[in-house]
Amino acid sequence: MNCFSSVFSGGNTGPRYRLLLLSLGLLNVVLLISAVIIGIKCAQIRQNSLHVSHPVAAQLLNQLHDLHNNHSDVIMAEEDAKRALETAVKNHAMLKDQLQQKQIINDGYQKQLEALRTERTTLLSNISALEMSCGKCPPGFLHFNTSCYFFSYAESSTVKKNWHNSRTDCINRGSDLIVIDSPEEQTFVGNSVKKMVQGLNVWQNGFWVGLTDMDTEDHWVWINNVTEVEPRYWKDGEPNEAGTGEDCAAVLQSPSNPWKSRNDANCKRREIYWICEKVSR
Ligand code: MMA
Ligand code: CA
Repeated sequence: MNCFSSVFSGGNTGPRYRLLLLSLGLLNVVLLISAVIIGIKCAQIRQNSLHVSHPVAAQLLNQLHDLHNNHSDVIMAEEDAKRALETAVKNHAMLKDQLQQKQIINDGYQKQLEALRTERTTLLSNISALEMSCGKCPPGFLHFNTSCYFFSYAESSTVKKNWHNSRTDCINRGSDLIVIDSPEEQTFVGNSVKKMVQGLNVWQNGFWVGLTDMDTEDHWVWINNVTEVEPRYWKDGEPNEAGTGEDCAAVLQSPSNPWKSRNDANCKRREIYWICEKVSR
């Protein structure tokens, strides 16, 4: 039988039993103290675990804290920037609208300006026509001595006609093809044609005049029925009735000798400029 079996068997209540009780009591106290100490230590450790004492960890915590602050700043800055961007976008749209409206207004002004410019040009040419003709000739006609002259080239450099259609145009303008019956008039026509020279081809700057031999070959008569007696105004070798026949007279450019400026040409086939004449007011 061992010590415990003898204790619980109730057989022995001597000094051994008391020693055992004392030992158990002491053990109890020791365990209690240990439990209290462990409890205190645990509490201390739990408290200390909140304060990281390692310097690197502390630095990291600081950096984390700073980063956190920075992050908040960045978010706030981003929101500010977003708001600023929205405002800028709104302003941009507004300015674009304003710009478009200004553009429309500007386009309108440009059109008005162009119309005014065109009107100004017309008025200026009317003034110069009036000044040139002293009010004695219709618009488009130049005044010289007692007549008014229309050079078709001055109105259009592209429109050209045969002799018959040129005469019709003159009649429609209240005039007729020019009758050159003085040296002054020949000089005036020669100088005027010289100003309109466009190229080296003589026919390119040819102008019909009211002189024909269509009734009697080689008998040159002006449309006012006056026979031309001056041979000096023909170019050398003209009139020559070339090709299929040439019964109408034209004034061509003649830089070397303005007096020798006439040539006979085919009335129907040849299309050139023309000169009209009417008596001035
Ligand atoms: C030549 C000459 C003129 C004539 C034309 C016709 C270029 O000049 O013979 O007299 O009228 O040809 O094209
Ligand atoms: Ca000829």
